[in-house]
Amino acid sequence: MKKLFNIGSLALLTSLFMASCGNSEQSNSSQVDHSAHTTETPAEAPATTSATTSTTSNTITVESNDQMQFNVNELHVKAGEPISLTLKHVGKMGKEVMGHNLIVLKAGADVAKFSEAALQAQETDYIPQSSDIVAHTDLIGGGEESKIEFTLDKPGTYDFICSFPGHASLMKGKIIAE
Ligand SMILES: [Cu+2]
Repeated sequence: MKKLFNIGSLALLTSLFMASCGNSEQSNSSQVDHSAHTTETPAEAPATTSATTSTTSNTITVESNDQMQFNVNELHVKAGEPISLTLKHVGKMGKEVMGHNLIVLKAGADVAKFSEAALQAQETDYIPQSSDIVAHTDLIGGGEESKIEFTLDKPGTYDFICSFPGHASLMKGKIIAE
């Protein structure tokens, strides 16, 4: 009994020793990982996933993110008065991979056709030569913003999109001018 116990504990000690030896570097780095993890904030806040409707205002801020989303999909403005719109990119990714812009199209514009044309306009940051454009921001990357001013003369519904390839299916909305 006693001998068995000794052998057992020796084996245990040996394996513990070997494990601690072999993993000494790993356990150090996992300690670092752990402390980093505790200070980490959740990657995806639920608030950013649901698009919201704004109240009527001609001073607008629209946020875009690394999840290919605008934070609003319906904007209400007053027709015939200057609109100041700021697009912010609250993500971290560069404009080459997760670039965003906001293009306001004329009422009744064919959004699908416009998006198609935008794909061919890489040299101009995916902003095609088109009479359907009312106004557009610059193409921006994480941490950047672009401000534009324009007026929607007539009451109506105006589509807006991000024309970066593949984004318009998710990044779209309507400006309702009253
Ligand atoms: Cu985009």
